[in-house]
Amino acid sequence: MIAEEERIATSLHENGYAVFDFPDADLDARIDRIKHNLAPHYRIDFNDLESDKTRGERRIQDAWTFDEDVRSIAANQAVLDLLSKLYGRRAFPFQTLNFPVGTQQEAHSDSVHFSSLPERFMCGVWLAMEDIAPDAGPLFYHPGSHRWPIMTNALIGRRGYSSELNSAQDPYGPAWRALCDVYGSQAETFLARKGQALIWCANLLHGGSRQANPRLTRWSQVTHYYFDDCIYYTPAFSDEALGRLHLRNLVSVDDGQLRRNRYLDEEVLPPPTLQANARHISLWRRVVRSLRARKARE
Ligand SMILES: O=C(O)CCC(=O)C(=O)O
Ligand SMILES: [Fe+2]
Repeated sequence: MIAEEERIATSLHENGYAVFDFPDADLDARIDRIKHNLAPHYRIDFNDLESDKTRGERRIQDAWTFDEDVRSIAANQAVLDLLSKLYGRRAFPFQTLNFPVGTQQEAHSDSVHFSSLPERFMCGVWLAMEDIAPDAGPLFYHPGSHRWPIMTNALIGRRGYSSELNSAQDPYGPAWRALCDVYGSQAETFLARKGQALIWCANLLHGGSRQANPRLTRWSQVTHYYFDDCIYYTPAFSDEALGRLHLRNLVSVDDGQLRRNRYLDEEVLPPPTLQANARHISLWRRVVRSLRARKARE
């Protein structure tokens, strides 16, 4: 193992995150094109230095489906090879998020959104697309929190399957805050240079700090990765003990191919009634979300 890989592996193991320089010779040109192509989607006036940049759309999910540079960053071969070596299973990117400003999100673990069976075969890679100022709402994280208990519906006594939530993170906020208190954990912020990236482990608590200066931008891309031969599901909407899993039907960003849910070499399909229910619920959830977004815009 080369020294740089060893450094990253050790940092992930001990701290739950690792910082590295994004390995792409064309990165600056890609970043320029991404800002140019995505800007109109946010309804933010980027040209006016004085305008409040935090009032617009603030994120685009899965821009990889129409932007080749977003796709290219998500499917970067060196990053895929690195993650695959670190985890011992092939990594594949399944979701991109592009932010022009800080997310100002409370501390959370992505494990309630994206988990796997076996657990922890998920990670995020956060890329700074400009130098990030302290008052631009930098990413923060709690070092070592990847080793804390994974918050689940079972632990907080909540029924997940068929439930409705504004944000899948909401029910777990008090438990995460309590864990931070009990461990006496202080958040660290990542004042990234343009082109630096940070890998976070499945259960690392992280979020976006308050953006003290709303006139600034904080361009970044997050790519979420899973690994081959797992069950991929959303714990916030699952009751594992009852066998009710909100399974994900994933398409990999790198080859556009379906990644089936697999466990011990067997494909896992939800029982037909659950499958029909899940489709119904997921459609309904999308309708509600779209109505809310429309209302917020109006
Ligand atoms: O960029 C941030 O502030 C956090 C993003 C995040 O939590 C995520 O994409 O999972
Ligand atoms: Fe997150």
